[in-house]
Amino acid sequence: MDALVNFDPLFLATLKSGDYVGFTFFIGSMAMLAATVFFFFQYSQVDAKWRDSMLVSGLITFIAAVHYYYMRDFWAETGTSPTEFRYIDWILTVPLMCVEFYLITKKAGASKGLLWRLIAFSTVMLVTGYLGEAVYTTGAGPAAWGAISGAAYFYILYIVMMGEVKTLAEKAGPTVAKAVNVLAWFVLVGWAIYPIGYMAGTAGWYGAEGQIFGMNVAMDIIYNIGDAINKIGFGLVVYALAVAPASE
Ligand SMILES: *C/C=C(C)/C=C/C=C(C)/C=C/C1=C(C)CCCC1(C)C
Repeated sequence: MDALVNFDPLFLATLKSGDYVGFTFFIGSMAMLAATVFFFFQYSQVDAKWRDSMLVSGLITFIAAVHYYYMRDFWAETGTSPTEFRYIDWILTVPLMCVEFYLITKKAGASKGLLWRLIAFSTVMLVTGYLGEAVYTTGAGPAAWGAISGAAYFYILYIVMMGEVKTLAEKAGPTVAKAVNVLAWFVLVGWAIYPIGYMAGTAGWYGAEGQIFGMNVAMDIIYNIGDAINKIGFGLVVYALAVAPASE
């Protein structure tokens, strides 16, 4: 009884009505969890040669599910952006997306060097993004660090859309080529959501902080939508490849 009397409701994350950013944190949290269950259950259903790819898809959403669990509470408690959890999640999951490109094109001859190059550039992209978003937040800081981050992003985009990854995927056959092409479009369109969130959250773009074209658009809503599209969508493309008849 005592425990009940002393129970502090503040230990529970509170979600206030009208907190749309908070809504997307809770939806994101559940969506990542559900996607993880799906990918892990499908693991044993697909052909053995695609199992590592399915596992990595599940790991990406699993890591995100755990971080979203923390992020939604952080948001509900403080009403501020959980920048550190966000970037820790990304520094783990984005390299795993690079691993996904590597695994799919490995049979066609993808080298470890290619994998490490993709991982190195995604690390540069995220570390410089963090510096602009959380450390050098005044003056030219966000723009300068954002520009370096953007350059690394464009290099990754080039490799997967026009460079070695594309060449290898075509060598692997039409089914793999098609899947890698869709994944490259995720990098082109889905990943481009993040710089928009970054600009909404750091001063100096679109007038006031947090505004895009005069509207108050929260950085975290944009990041949360980006994560759902990229992590779950990416995994579903890999799943579709794994169950495609021609991939047998
Ligand atoms: C699952 C998480 C993913 C796919 C995260 C991707 C993040 C990016 C592509 C972030 C890119 C950024 C820029 C290109 C410039 C501004 C700073 C960043 C880090 C937001």
